[in-house]
Amino acid sequence: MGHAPRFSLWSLARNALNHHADWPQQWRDAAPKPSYDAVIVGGGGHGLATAYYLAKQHGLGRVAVLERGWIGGGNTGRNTTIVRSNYLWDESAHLYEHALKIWENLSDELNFNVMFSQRGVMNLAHNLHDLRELSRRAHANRLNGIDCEILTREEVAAFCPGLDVSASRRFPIMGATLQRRGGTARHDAVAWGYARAADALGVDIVQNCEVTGIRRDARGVVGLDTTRGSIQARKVGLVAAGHSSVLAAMAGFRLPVQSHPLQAFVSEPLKPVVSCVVMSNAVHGYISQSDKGELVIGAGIDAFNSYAQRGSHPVIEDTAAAIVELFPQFSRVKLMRMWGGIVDVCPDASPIIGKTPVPGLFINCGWGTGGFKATPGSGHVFAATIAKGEPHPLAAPFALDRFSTGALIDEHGAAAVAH
Ligand code: FAD
Ligand code: PYC
Repeated sequence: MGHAPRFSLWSLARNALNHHADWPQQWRDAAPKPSYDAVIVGGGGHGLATAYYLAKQHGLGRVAVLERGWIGGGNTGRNTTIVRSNYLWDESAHLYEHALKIWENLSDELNFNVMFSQRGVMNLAHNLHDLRELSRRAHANRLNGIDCEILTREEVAAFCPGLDVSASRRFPIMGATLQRRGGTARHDAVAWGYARAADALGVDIVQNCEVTGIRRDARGVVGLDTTRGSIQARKVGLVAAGHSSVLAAMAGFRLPVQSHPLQAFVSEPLKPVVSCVVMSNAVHGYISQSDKGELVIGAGIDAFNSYAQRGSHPVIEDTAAAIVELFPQFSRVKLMRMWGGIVDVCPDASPIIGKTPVPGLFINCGWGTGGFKATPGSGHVFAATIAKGEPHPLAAPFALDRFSTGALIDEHGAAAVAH
């Protein structure tokens, strides 16, 4: 990870046998201090990125990230790594495009290869409604300066040769949109890269440290109770994805989010066969191929609420059927592993970023099934929000109070495969 590689077979064998004992640690195993300027709860990509930008761009010297398990062990290390910015409404388009621009330079910024691969994200249309919805979104994207092409069926076939575009399919492909700058990235490298860079700036990354209580006085938040003792802080950022409402309850307020399992699975490794990301709302599935050759497959949430990181078999069955509809030749491919994460879904399929009813306590959550793509941008705008005590302009429309003002940002169409 990150250090100058030594490529001989001998060093490979030695490292395998001695369990990497002489590999340098990439971040300190920090113990919690009694107080900090700012504490981030949740060591996923969003929390780690927030801490990095707090230290790097806002000069906060005493920052900690508290993670109840290991960093990246939540949704960050469980997602299917699709990155794109083709959202409908201006507010979302600006936010996700801000993130995409950071992705384009992230490996350099962190000096860590996050394997960002702009292989193109294609959203398929199978009926007239799809065509209209996708072309509306494509035009909206272009008005916001976001690359988005509308492809004919023949262009779809040329861009992704394995897809069955024949008119005889039950859900024939009528066209697609293509965001060429979209693609995939290595999910856990994003957590490791931000952790290493944040640690180098003095951020304490504290693993195996669960927040169990949020303390407040008449002026606002004063600190946290954790499984490793109490910690004082006048600024706290909650970035706990599937457990956001649990943490909000500790601070005495409710969130309009529902926690659901979201599953994904991978096949046995194959030679390169799917060169881009393919998503279909109508057949309800998506697929890409990892650098190891595995087909990475997923679809929607399990309908029930749960905090268990696993879902039900019917969703796997439906998803497999959807993929075979698109790529009949995969019907004999073996599935190797499946897993689940817990996603926090808002009623308008958009995130919540900003202040809470408790002064000094900020929240970043509700990314649902689609927050990986936003990781760098989310961390960037949330750090500014925490540091200044006022929402970053890109975050302002995503404030919690939109659920009382009614200014919702309905992105169900853009999020739909997974939601
Ligand atoms: P997480 O990585 O979940 O981090 C939150 C952390 O908070 C966790 O590590 C957790 O342990 C910790 N925590 C919780 N409670 C406490 C506590 N009390 N004290 C301390 N720590 C606590 N998005 C995309 O953009 N593209 C995709 O292709 C995509 N695919 C997905 C596929 C699956 C199967 C899943 C599950 C999600 C997918 N997502 C995708 C969504 C994406 O993974 C999430 O939106 C994103 O990773 C959220 O990041 P995070 O850092 O906020 O959350
Ligand atoms: O948001 O692009 C996305 C996505 C794909 C799969 C899960 N989420």
